[in-house]
Amino acid sequence: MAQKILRELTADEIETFWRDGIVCLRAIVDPQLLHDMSEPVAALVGTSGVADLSAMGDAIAASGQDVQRGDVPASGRGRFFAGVDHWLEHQEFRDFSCNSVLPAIAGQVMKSSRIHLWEDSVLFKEPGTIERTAWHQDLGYFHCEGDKVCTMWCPLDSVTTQSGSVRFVVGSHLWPDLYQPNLFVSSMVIPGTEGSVVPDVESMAQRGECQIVTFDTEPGDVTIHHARTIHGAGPNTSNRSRRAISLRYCGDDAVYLTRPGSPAKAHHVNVVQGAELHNDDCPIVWRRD
Ligand SMILES: O=C(O)CCC(=O)C(=O)O
Repeated sequence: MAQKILRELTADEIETFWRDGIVCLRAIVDPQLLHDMSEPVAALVGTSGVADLSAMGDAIAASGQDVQRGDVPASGRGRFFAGVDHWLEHQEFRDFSCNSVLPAIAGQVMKSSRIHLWEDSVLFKEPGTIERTAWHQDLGYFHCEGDKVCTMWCPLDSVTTQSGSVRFVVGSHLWPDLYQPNLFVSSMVIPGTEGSVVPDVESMAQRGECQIVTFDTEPGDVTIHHARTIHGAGPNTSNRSRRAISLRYCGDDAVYLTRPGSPAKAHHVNVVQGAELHNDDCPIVWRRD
């Protein structure tokens, strides 16, 4: 899988990531890299590799708890599928996350001397998916700490607000709080986790207290957000799929930090609190020359 970055990153893009906690890199990778992931993503649906978050949302709603969702469209309801760590089982995902040009981009944006893979994550909203992705911060889900920790959101489809583009709170990576992770389609927190309650950023934005941005994207564009940036996504009210693969990468300041209640990874067997990430758990996928 030897491809090249399509163009140089600009100093402005790198500065935007550190200032805003989010940058959209336009036409940065060959769209073929994304098209090639269509079949591997499709093959996961109906397997234990992905969870049906719409079914989970129904169960949460049935228990009388909050689920963040819109109206069922006349054309019928779609499902929100999500899964992590496909790189462990599937060569195509390993090539995508470890052997493609993507880790080098993360390394340049985060100004890191090396990049570890934390996980890959498939996020598939079928046409008519009513579930929103609840506002959250990624870091609370990860058993690590560091400033150089990011998510690279790589769309496989043309994505618009209507089909569920990700929305980001500009500069929220600099807010002092760490927020309690939630169930992704609900503001319900994961039991046993710690942290502050995610503020009502939509009301804050209406009052002019923060700014929310989103990007229409095409395959070949990627957004990169800091692991402390608050973000969420809308339902997919369009008649097109909204498929994306998120890659979570860590840079040279990342160390293990166990966070009570957050899901642990069975393959992380070399965890030493405060120590650098181990190559067997979180492979080094790029080094600066
Ligand atoms: O794709 C989505 O709906 C949410 C993406 C997200 O939260 C992430 O990748 O960190």
